[in-house]
Amino acid sequence: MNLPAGSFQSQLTAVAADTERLLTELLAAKPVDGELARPNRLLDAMRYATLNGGKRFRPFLVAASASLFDVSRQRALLVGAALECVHCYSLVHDDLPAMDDDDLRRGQPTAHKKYDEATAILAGDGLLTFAFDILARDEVHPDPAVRGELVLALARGAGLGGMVGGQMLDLAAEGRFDNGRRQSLNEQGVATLQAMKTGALLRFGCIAGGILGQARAYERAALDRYGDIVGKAFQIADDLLDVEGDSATLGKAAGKDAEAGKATLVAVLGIEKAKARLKSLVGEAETALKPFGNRAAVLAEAARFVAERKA
Ligand code: GRG
Repeated sequence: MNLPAGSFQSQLTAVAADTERLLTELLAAKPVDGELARPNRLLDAMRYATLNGGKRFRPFLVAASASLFDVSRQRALLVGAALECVHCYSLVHDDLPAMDDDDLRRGQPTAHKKYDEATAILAGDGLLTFAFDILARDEVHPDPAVRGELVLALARGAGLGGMVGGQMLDLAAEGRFDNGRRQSLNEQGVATLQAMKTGALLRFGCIAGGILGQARAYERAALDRYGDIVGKAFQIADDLLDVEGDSATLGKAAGKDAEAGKATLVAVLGIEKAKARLKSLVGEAETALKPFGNRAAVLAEAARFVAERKA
C-alpha cells in the first residue's frame, strides 16, 4: 500500500486539532437541555483531563475507518470525541493512588494531584457518562439503530468484558488481592488481559467507522481484525517504552511495570522476541486491510506508527 510521505502524521495532527476544538465546545460552561447546572470545579477537572495534549490516536482511528465509507467528518469526530472521553476517564482513574498512583500524565500533574482525589474520581465518572451522552445525539447518525449499535459497542469495549475487566485482571496479576499473591499468567493470559485493558478501546475506534458507514459484514470483520492487531501492537510498544523509554519523552514515569511486577509480553517473551512480534504485527495489519486496497493506506501507516512510536 502506498501513501505520500507524511500523510499519516498530517492526518493525525488534523484530527487532533479538530477533536480538541470539538471537545472544547462540548465541554462548554453552559448547561445543555436536561442538565440543571455544570459545576465549575467538576467541569474544570473534566476539561483538564481531556484538553491536555493527548495524541488523539483513537479519534484518528475512527476518522480513518469512517472515511473508508464516506461518512461525514463531523459524525466521525463526534464518535472519536466520545471515545476520547472514555480513554481520558480511564487515564484519570488509572493514575489514582488506589490504582497506579502516578503524579505525572502527559507531562502535567495528574488530575488528583492538580485537584484532589474526590474531584478526580468524579471527573472520570463525568467523562465516562458524557461519552454516551455524545453517542446518543441525533448529530451522530440520523438512524437511532446506528447510534444504539455504537453505544453497545463502546459499552462492551469499555466495561466488564473490556477495559475495566482487563484492569481488574491486571491488578490481580500484580498481587493486589488474595494477600499479595500474584496470579501468574502465561503468554495467552497476558494477551487476553491486554486485549481487554488496552485493545478493546482501540478496536472500538476501528469498528466504529464500519458501524457509522453501515458497512458490510466482511468489511466490519476486516476492521475488527485490524483493530485487534493494532491493540496488540500498541500494548507491546507501550511495554517496550516502559523498559527502554525515558520519563521526560513519555510525559509519565518509566520503569513502573517491572517495579510493580506487571504481567507484560515483554516480561514473558523478553525484549528481542517482543520486538520481533511487534514487527510481524505490522505485516498482519496490512494483510487485514487488504479488502480496502489502497484506500486503507493511512491505516496501514498507523500500524507502523504504533510499532515505532517513542512516546
Ligand atoms: C482505570 C478503568 C481503568 C482502566 C485503566 C488506561 C488503562 C486502563 C491503563 C493505563 C495503563 C497503560 C499505560 C496502558 C497502556 C495503554 C495506554 C492506555 C496508553 C496511553 O494511551 P496513549 O499513548 O495516551 O494513546 P495519550 O496521552 O496520547 O492519549
